Amino acid sequence: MDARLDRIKAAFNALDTDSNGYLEADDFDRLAHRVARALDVPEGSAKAQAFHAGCRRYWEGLAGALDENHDGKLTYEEYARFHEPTGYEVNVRPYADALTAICDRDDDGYVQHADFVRGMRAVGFPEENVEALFRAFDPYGTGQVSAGEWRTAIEDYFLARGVHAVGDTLV
Ligand SMILES: [Ca+2]
Ligand SMILES: [Ca+2]
Ligand SMILES: [Ca+2]
Repeated sequence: MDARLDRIKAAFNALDTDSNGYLEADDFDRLAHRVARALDVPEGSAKAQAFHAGCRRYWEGLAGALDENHDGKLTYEEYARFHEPTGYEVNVRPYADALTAICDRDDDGYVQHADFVRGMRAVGFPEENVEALFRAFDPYGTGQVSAGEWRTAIEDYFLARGVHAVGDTLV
């Protein structure tokens, strides 16, 4: 199995929030609302708005780079071409930063287990995979993960640096 392609498929499935086989703008709006709701963050709050904006930016970056037939939606085949580091910086980093920020509810730089699970489940990953990922981040069972470490792992996941990216536990 190609671990990189597995990661891409898992990310595609997570982002396709209505599971219709296409990524569309609505999928990313739903994603933003779902994560805010899961974490009890008010929709009008700065963090929820930053996350919504990050989701939008993420979608616009994907669509701009990958929607080859300009039909406003991405098939898996179109999406699978997305691995460019420059694309990550511009289009994914704001999303990754806002996701980890919204899950760090008290802004102390750490994400509690329950919030990590709520956030990642809302993003679309299966619970057992999310729990495995949390254990990989928190091998000593402190009950929290560093938000910075998590951001770095998202970066590794998207830039697909080798098969040992900690995000492989998600697929
Ligand atoms: Ca969809
Ligand atoms: Ca398309
Ligand atoms: Ca915290």
